[in-house]
Amino acid sequence: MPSEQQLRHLYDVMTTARYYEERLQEEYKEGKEPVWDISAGPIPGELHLAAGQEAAPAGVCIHLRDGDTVTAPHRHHHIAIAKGLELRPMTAEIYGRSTGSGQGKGGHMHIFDPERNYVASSIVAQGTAPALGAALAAKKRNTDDVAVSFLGEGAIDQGAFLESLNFASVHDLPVVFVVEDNDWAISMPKERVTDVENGARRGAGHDIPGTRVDSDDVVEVFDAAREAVKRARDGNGPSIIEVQVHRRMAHFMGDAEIYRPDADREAAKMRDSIERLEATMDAHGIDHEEIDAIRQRAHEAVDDAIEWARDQPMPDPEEAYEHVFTNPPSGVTDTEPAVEGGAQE
Ligand SMILES: Cc1ncc(C[n+]2csc(CCOP(=O)(O)OP(=O)(O)O)c2C)c(N)n1
Ligand SMILES: [Mg+2]
Repeated sequence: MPSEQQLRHLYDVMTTARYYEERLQEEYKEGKEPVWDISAGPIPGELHLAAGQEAAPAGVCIHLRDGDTVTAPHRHHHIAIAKGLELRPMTAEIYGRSTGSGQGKGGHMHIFDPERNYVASSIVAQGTAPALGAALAAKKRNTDDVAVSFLGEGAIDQGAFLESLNFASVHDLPVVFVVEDNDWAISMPKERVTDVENGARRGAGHDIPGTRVDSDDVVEVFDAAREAVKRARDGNGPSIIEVQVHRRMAHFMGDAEIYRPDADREAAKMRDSIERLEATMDAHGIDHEEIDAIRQRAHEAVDDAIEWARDQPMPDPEEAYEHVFTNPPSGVTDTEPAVEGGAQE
């Protein structure tokens, strides 16, 4: 059970993440209608929002330190916030601005923060192997740092994940795999493509222990994650946690969700992990004024980051081929090749 101070921290993280997604949902629409043009408006490109999934990373990352590594999938703002990334550079990256954490070249799905050992990728299950690399490095350096790899339930049949389980087990690595089960992989319900109801059982064939948290109660996630992270830190090897979360928004902005029954969408909104946490805080004697003040401060921080990011400069097109693993197309002559021997005229 989290302490009162930890309950406050969890609430701060979860309300920051929820409001962040609600604000971005509105920001993203600007300029894109009436004809849906995803390159228009202040946030260009795709946007996958994670409202309803906050309990998973909040309950896990509270046990982590800056030196621990987190790898995350495409739907991950809530994870980045839980890992403690600064909101301003992260938001500028989502807006494609030059002061973003990746100088505006990564965008929302590729936020990277080397100081907090955080990286996200758009490729499903791609983060599992880099998490092994971080865990192996920690082990070889004799530190007690750990790595946590977040993935969706739609990723648990991916080869990268299945191979990662084997490698983690054989090398007894300090890694925790956290599966956020939001029932859907774009338009595909979990039961149509996956043979196990409980994704944490994917570890059974590798002797990796697994726990499923059936509700998105952050207190239950906290307890499960404390054990898994401790196990990794103490040198006792990998584990898996699956958390039932709820996708309150569409797969990505612009998805009309025509495949999704209304009842399912409504049910996702009925089970609110944030309201549940408020009730828990109340039961622990944290008064309403204090709860309101934490939420208010969280909203202010989000508003500040968004206002700041909107005002940031766009990247200079001349710098498009700097800091990327590709060479300029033929005809672009004034940039050093990114790869030795790469094409350049
Ligand atoms: C290797 C790979 N295959 C397919 C895709 C396209 N794709 C993007 S998101 C997604 C569904 C992922 O579902 P899940 O892992 O459950 O995450 P969620 O979107 O529900 O958060 C797919 C198939 C991709 N990005 N990478
Ligand atoms: Mg999913």
